[in-house]
Amino acid sequence: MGLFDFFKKKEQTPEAQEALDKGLEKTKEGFFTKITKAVVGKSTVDEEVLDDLEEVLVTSDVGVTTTLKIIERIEDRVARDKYINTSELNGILREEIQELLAENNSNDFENFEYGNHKPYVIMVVGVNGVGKTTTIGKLAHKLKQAGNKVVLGAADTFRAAAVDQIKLWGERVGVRVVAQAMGSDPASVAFDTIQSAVANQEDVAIIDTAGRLHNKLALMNELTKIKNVMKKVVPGAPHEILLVLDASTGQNAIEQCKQFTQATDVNALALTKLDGTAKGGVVIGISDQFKIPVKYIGVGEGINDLQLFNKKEFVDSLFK
Ligand SMILES: Nc1nc2c(ncn2[C@@H]2O[C@H](COP(=O)(O)OP(=O)(O)OP(=O)(O)O)[C@@H](O)[C@H]2O)c(=O)[nH]1
Ligand SMILES: [Mg+2]
Repeated sequence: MGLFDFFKKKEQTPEAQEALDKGLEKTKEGFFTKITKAVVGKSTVDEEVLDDLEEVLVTSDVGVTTTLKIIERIEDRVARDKYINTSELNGILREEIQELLAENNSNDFENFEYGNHKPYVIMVVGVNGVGKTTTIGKLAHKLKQAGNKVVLGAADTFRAAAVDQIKLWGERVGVRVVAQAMGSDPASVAFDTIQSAVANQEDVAIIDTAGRLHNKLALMNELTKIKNVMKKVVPGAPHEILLVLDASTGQNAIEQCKQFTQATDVNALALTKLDGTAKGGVVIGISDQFKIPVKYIGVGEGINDLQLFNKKEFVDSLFK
């Protein structure tokens, strides 16, 4: 199976489904406890229920913009169907969220066109601690399992431990890591990585970057420099600029998404740490608000805990 087949993969294995369901447990718990409270003693969906529902969505990190769209859709539905029983509310909410997400911009993974880039170059960006390096390790594992030759570039040279951490992932997964000493020029590491990927005929090159520098402007400038050096080796590279966001930070993740998408040409998102957070609703807000597809979700720290994001599957799991 090649790169393209991996990206085409759609069937959710029972194990992955279980990991997703389990990963969303806390989000579900918080969400449905609040909804149950909102409809207690009510038989039909009225103004008051809708007001409470709005609050439930906002406090579940769906975000104000997306919440208002969802409420508007439910209001329309109430106006159309006249009486909606509160027992139907969950089902209706699920349908409306799914339709809202389906209407938006981005396709899910299965429809992605990757072309025949070799090497396919992925540059991974995001603030410190969001899970960039871990996501790279997990992704490398998935790609390798699918039969691809993968190389990792340790272009986070800011922290001493960063180079060691990605090397460790390289060993775990069994893929090559290109690294230089701490403090060396990240753009030079990226250049070396891609040049050697070409020489070795590797299929995918994934470049790690620093999440923190002396200040934000320095970080953004450096990312631009790393990005620009890549196309000198492979025209069109990086093919993917993957922004990693920590879902457990809720609205901060939305804020980071705004900032990074303004500063760099992010064209894919990964949302990590969905397990262990009640803020999973942020995934709905992000997939609604940004014209950039959520491609991956992280549902644990383990090597297998990375999944392709599928809007319908995600919402189904949330409402299970
Ligand atoms: N529970 C959980 N933890 C995760 C997930 N993804 C990453 N982590 C953890 O988050 C922590 C930070 O992850 P890193 O991959 O080091 O983050 P980073 O973005 O590379 O951080 P910097 O290199 O400091 O910029 C680690 O302890 C990871 O194990 C996830 O999906 N679920
Ligand atoms: Mg890192």
